[in-house]
Amino acid sequence: MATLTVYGTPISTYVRTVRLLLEGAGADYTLKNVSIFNGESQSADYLAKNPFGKVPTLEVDGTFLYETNAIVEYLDAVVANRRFSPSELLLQARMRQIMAIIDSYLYPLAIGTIVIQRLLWHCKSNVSILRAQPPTSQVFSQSLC
Ligand SMILES: N[C@@H](CCC(=O)N[C@@H](CS)C(=O)NCC(=O)O)C(=O)O
Repeated sequence: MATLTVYGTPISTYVRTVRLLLEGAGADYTLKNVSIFNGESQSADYLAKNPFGKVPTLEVDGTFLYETNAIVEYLDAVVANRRFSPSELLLQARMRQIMAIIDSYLYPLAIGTIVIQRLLWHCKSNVSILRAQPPTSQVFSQSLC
């Protein structure tokens, strides 16, 4: 079995997606914390693993794989014997359709609007976290200051 390392911030929904699959499959893996709140995910070291500077990234025996949906599809095959995907082709397509909808339309609204504006912003102790975030979040926080 390959050696698996997940790089990312534990609170990230995308990092949790990958870890949920690994935990559900009972797979051995290491989590290496790469913070999206202090610039670490934009460091040269991390950009060498994932040029988009997003978390998560999965390291498989020295090869770096990024984009959550690609990672979970790979992991489902290698550590879970595809038990998290339907075997019927049309149902597989429907699964990917739902994943793409969440990624393209739900996530930006849910995280950018609800979580960042209404949850983090209203929790005063997290204002410094907001200011340390990349451009999209800064637009939200500046417009609310
Ligand atoms: N398309 C990427 C998106 C991952 C993503 O947006 N991760 C967020 C954390 S939930 C992140 O890295 N944010 C930091 C940033 O945008 O600089 C994937 O599917 O893995």
